[in-house]
Amino acid sequence: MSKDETLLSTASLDKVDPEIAATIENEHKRQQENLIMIASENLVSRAVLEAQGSVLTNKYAEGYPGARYYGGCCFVDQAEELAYKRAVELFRADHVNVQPHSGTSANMAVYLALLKPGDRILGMDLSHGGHLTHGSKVNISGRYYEAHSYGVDRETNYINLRHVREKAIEIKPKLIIAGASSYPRLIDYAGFRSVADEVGAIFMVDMAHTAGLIAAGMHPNPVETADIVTATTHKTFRGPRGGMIFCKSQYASAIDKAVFPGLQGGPLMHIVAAKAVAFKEAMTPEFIQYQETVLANARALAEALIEHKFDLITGGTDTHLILVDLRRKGISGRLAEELLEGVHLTVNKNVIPFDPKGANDPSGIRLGTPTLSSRGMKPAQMTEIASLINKTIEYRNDQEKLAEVRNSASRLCLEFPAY
Ligand code: DSN
Repeated sequence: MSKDETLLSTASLDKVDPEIAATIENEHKRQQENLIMIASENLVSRAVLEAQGSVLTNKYAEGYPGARYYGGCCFVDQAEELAYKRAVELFRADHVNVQPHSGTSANMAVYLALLKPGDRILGMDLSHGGHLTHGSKVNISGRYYEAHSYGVDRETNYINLRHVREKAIEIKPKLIIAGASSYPRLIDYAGFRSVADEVGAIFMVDMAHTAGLIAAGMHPNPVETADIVTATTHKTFRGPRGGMIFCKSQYASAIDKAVFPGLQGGPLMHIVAAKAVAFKEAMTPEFIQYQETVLANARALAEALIEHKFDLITGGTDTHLILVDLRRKGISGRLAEELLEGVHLTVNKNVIPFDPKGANDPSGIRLGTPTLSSRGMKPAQMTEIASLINKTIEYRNDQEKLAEVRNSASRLCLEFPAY
């Protein structure tokens, strides 16, 4: 790829810091030349990139629109007000805070707003598909709070609401968290809500992975069901990297105070503006079509993998992601990730529920379709990619076969450019 084909001009960077310029260019090439199936990644639009790379990065704006601790905030106020208005409309929310720097910051702000150290929380077990910030012992959420977890059913690998209810009755948490990072099925938010009501807990949903599907109406909207909903803006939602928090009116003031001044200082106003752009993009018919494709592609990839005798956790997917149990294929998640990377197929190793192995070399891999769908790929390409994954794993010691896969992946990348 010639320098002219780079995404945004790096003329100044090339002069000032050629090493970083080269690093960015190499990463751009990597994104162009690999079929990326990391479920939590995506490709933002040029419009989002331009807002992110703008002079708004120069502005300090501690506080909120109309109540800042700095002069000169009139234009960044407009950016944040647009982001606020669009997010509230899109998700039919009472209130949103668009300043969290990430999904983790968003979750920490919720805990700071609602909990005292030592309070009990109940979230999904990380090893069953939950998230680090939902009470893992190695995370602040599991160190400052008394964290308990629910998992999936051993037989079905689905969340069993009866078990969640039993656990909630037993421990009486102050906060119940629904949401996951490697659970391929719909989550019954209404069911969780009734468990939370029964035990008098506040109900929080972390929709980081599925926010795009929810915005497009493909999945039920937890903002209508839960007290608080956190999300990232960069996964299926396809915006800049960052977080946001939706809540019912009664929590608005506590959430805003927890984000600033509780947890963060100045918001990243270039990112807030880029979030506003992503909210606008999410209101278009093209975005709905895109999310339909994300789901259709995930189903097609799942079906084709099953044809190739891969075991999928829960036997399929309702979402953008697939969790593959590789034990029947006699290969570990780590080796599969390495092998696939060598033929331009990017995935991540992942624990499966009740994994006999550890997180560094688990029994599974996680695949997602947001990035492939952003390149314009459709179910026909998913069928081909499943076959490439199968060939890589079946013929892992055959260099000729691996070269064939590499060529096919490169052809697909050229046919469906990332940008
Ligand atoms: N847990 C990460 C993921 O899903 O990839 C994001 O925090």
